[in-house]
Amino acid sequence: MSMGFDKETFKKSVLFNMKNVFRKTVDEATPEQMYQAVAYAVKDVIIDEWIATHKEYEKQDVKTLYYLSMEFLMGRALGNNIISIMAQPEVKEILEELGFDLNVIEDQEPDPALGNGGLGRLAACFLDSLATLGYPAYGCGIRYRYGMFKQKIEGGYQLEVPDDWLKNGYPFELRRAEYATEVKFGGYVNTVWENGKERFVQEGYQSVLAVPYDMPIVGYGNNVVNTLRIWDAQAINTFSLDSFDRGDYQKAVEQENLAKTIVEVLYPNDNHYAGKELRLKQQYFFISASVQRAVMKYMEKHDDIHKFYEKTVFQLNDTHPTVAVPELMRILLDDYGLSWDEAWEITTKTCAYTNHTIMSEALEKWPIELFSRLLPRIYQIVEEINRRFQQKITEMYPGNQDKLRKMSIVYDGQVRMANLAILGGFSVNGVARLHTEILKNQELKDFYQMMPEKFNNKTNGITQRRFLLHGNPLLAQWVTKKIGSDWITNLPHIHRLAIYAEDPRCRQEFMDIKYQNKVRLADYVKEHNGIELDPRSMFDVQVKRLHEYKRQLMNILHVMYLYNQLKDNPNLDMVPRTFLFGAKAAAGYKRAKLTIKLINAVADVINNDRSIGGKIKVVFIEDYKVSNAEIIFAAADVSEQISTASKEASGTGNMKFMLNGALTLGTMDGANVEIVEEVGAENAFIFGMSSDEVIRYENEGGYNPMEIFNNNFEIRRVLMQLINGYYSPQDPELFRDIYNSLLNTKSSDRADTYFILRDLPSYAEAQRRVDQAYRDEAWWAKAAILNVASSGKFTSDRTIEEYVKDIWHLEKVKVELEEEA
Ligand code: GPK
Repeated sequence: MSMGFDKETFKKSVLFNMKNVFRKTVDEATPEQMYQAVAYAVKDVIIDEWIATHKEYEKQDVKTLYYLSMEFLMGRALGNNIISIMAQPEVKEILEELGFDLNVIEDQEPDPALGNGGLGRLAACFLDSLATLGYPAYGCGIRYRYGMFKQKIEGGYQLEVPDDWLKNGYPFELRRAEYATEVKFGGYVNTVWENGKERFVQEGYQSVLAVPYDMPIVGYGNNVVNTLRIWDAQAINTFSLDSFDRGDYQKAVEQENLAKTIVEVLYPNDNHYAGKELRLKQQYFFISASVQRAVMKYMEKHDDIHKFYEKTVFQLNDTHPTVAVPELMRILLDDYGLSWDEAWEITTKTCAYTNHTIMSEALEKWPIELFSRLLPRIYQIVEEINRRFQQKITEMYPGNQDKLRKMSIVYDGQVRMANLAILGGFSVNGVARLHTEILKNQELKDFYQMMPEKFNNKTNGITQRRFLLHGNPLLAQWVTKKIGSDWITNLPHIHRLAIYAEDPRCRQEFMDIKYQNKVRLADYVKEHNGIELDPRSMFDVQVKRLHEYKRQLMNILHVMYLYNQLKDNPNLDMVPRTFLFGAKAAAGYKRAKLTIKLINAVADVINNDRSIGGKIKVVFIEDYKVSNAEIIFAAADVSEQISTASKEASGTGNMKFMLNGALTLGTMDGANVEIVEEVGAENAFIFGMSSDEVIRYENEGGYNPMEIFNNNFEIRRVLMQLINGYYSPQDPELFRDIYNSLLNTKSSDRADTYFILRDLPSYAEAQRRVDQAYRDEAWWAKAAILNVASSGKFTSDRTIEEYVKDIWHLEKVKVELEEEA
């Protein structure tokens, strides 16, 4: 139990909140009201630790990390916060005394979904680990009015419903009006001469007021509370306009609109750049506010801006926050009057960049016209950075136009954010070993050759506190019973479980827990989707964003193939299997949305065919999100990680499945490579082309899928079913685009860009191995336990320690709470 927690005080606090906020007694309260009352009581406990933490940071004058990210996919806070203050048993008891069930109360909380997928969830895991390890850090982001949309499935199609997560207020946030900061857009740059020096002043601009909301990030059992600071936009008071703008009604209205629209909604694209003006506004908005505040905070305690980097580090989560580089330059040049070289040295010692993808459609390239119109002073600085860099390239590689073309920051009418991020910082990291090697040897080869010292790998990780301790209480208790509770803050200790993999009784216990978790998922699916699952069947799960490179299509084509086998031979000997899918498609991503429709169409046909004796069931789980992910991972037998090799930078879902004892069925891509290395290839199912093969084919212009179509009857039959109405009798042409994407032809794109048909036979063969293996329950249980036992490397605690050691150089802080009188 946390020092700051007292059961009686807590109970009184809940009752007080109920009265004060809702004018109700507990027996009149709805679960939603009880959730709020409990959340405020928890916040009250946290606040004392929060204050104590920041006092300690001040006292020790610590170096601080600012993790700059457009996305933080936090998931619910209440349950995790209760665990972190180590008060779960007590809060559960109190609620029972008051006639409520903690699980039901936790379920009232909306998922704060300020992120799309892996990149945003990684940021959330990192914040958890930073606080638990005691490192001073802020997450800096945007308080989107609407987060990731909610997904409804109607008639098999995805519908997007706005996520009004703030509708009832969010108990854990704290508005910090005193730190509001002005951010300027547009206008023009005026040059004025001051004491024989040029000064640049932005004029005729529009501005918004950035107002921070802080959320507590509670370390596990250590009294440390860090801060996630997300910025809201507010209109600047018209009275504070420039004197000659005062009374400019038009401008006041425009600024009002800018403030309203800028934080309105999260762009729902994953691994895809859409080039929208509003998106660039969002980027500069939260970066300018965060960087200005970081500089101000530093100057409150220090007098020499030249040493800014000794106390501050900015980690850029992908290229989205890259305007931090020219923004810091601007502040140092224009506000502090430093020379270019001084400002550049400080900036490049402060910033570090993480690359999360090699998908070319994700590369951020802003048209100069847009960039310079929106950020005129920032663009000037970018041009100067580029001018000096081109000079350097020319010196190093005289006459080499190719190097200039590939490495320039401004080129061909565009500002290339990745190039700017690489040049503007001291570190570039990939997110899994294979991914970093591809960056060094292919995607960023020229940069690697010029500045090899910047490049490093940081294999991703996940927090075991959310994805085992909170998400899978049965398994968590079992693990603790076997090996003690060390694993909660030291995951590699979980390796001590390995000996229990040999013990038949332990295997049985493990499988019983898996079964109960499958029942829990079945209950969830029944309640939310109205579909029955059979918990005795094998649960084969693919949950992640819908993207062609992740190959949900290959999975469903295999299901279609298997169904054909069953129709040919109803006595086919196979383990009954439930294929579960969960995935949101970007709202504008047509082919991804059609793939969702295909999965649901196949589900419709197969689930209603009595002749196959329930051997296959296909289920699309609506609205995949952090809160139901916790339930899904716990229930999985098979973890589908089947991306085209080289395309998935790391993956993190793969690690969550492993931690929960699912076996990986996957390609040698991203962190799968390291997962297999830890658990042993004999405890996973690996198939498909290697990344080298994929890259070789790509360099040679692809392969010819027609050969497979012509020579493989089974595959041909499946493909024909896409266009003969087998799964869409009312509209036989419905899936024509998917068919074409695999074989054709008309479009200028290469057919089957993601090698789905090429890998399908090998995938089907791996699936047969899965089927065979599952029949041997003892073997399966052993392999599953070994997966849990081998997951130690994949804690985000390890990832954070590596970032600290190689990039951030932070010191650990201890926080003691003063004993209350
Ligand atoms: C990568 F580039 C992007 C992106 O825009 N969004 C996103 O979620 C993911 N990612 C990668 O696709 C995953 O492989 C990786 O594990 C994750 O980022 C975290 O690094």
